[in-house]
Amino acid sequence: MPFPQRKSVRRAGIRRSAFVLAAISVALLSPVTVFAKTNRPNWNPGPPWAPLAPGSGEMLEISNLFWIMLVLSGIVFAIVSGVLIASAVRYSARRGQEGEPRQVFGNRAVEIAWTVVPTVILLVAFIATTKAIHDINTPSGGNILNINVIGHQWWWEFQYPSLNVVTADELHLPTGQNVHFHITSADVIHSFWTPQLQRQVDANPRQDNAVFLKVDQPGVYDGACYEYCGEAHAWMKYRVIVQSPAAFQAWAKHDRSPATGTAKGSHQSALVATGEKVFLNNTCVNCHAITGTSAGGAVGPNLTHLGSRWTIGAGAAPLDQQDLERWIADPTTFKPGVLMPQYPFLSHQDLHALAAYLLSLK
Ligand code: HEC
Ligand SMILES: [Cu+2]
Repeated sequence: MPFPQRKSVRRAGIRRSAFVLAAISVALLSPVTVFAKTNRPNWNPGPPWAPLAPGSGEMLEISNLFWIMLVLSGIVFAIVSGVLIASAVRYSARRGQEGEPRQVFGNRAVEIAWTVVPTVILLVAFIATTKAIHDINTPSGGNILNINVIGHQWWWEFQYPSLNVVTADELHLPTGQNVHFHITSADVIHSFWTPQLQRQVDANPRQDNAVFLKVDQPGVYDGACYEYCGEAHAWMKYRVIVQSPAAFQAWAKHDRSPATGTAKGSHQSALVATGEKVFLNNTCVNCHAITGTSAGGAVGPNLTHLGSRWTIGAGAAPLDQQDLERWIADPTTFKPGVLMPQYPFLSHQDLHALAAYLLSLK
């Protein structure tokens, strides 16, 4: 009786492949579960998908181009695969049919059609693309807000020269304002990309790359570095906050004045005062600037208003007391490769005060 035997062999085979499949899924999922365990700030570069949710006029243009290309290639795909399948069905050899099929040589009408139609399609795509490239790269006249975007290993510096504001990893924009980004790098090649707002632009040292932009609706947009730039490349995120012109002006005014936590600000608790002393007595001041204090370093992010930003370390860690203490003691726990030294010698009290001080810098 060979038949039942074969059946059980087949069942064992199915069981084995199910086991292999399960093992592969577990292996693939384990890095995901490892990441899920670390407490990371939320970050979403464009729900559900940037071309479906353009946030600026420039992105709308790119999105339109995407739809034009998708529809054109969709039509070509449908025609080509339709004709292919129809021919396969219609002209396959039938049972009992023998010998060579009828040979066809040339057909002028068809040949003209398959030369002219693709030419027209490519011409449409070419004109639409050239128009989009031209529009996106043409600065609109009138009042322009210039912003310097500087990529650093591994964080973003944003300078507003006309407003005397310098900040990091959090970009504020007013609605309805024409913006000209000047994109450069302080070290290696980075790439600046806010998927819902603009195209990718390389950040090269000593080269001023331009992006022009206008956003009409207030909102929050996430972006990141999109050019591999070293060990912590994956933690080089930023957030764009688009607000009404009045709210933006209030933010800029606040951002260029000393934070409330500093001695020059309005109030300071004993803990915060201790933290400020720890900060100023350590090497922090060589790399970080805090307006209103003697700290004027320009190697790392400006910390003047750290307490009001969204994360620590360009999206690597949440901004709270405990994570700030851990960051200062050893920033590599969140960001391997980070170019900030560890401070294992700071006492727990000092770390506590230091973090409280930095958080008070609103
Ligand atoms: C050798 C230069 C250097 C020194 C010294 C240094 N830092 Fe940093 N720090 C950096 C750099 C670079 C970054 C950016 C790290 C990144 O995001 O990749 C940074 C980031 C930070 C951040 C996060 C800022 C942000 O915008 O997310 C904090 C907070 C911070 N440093 C605090 C300190 C404190 C407190 C000290 C002294 C105890 C200190 N740093 C000493 C270079 C330095
Ligand atoms: Cu980068």
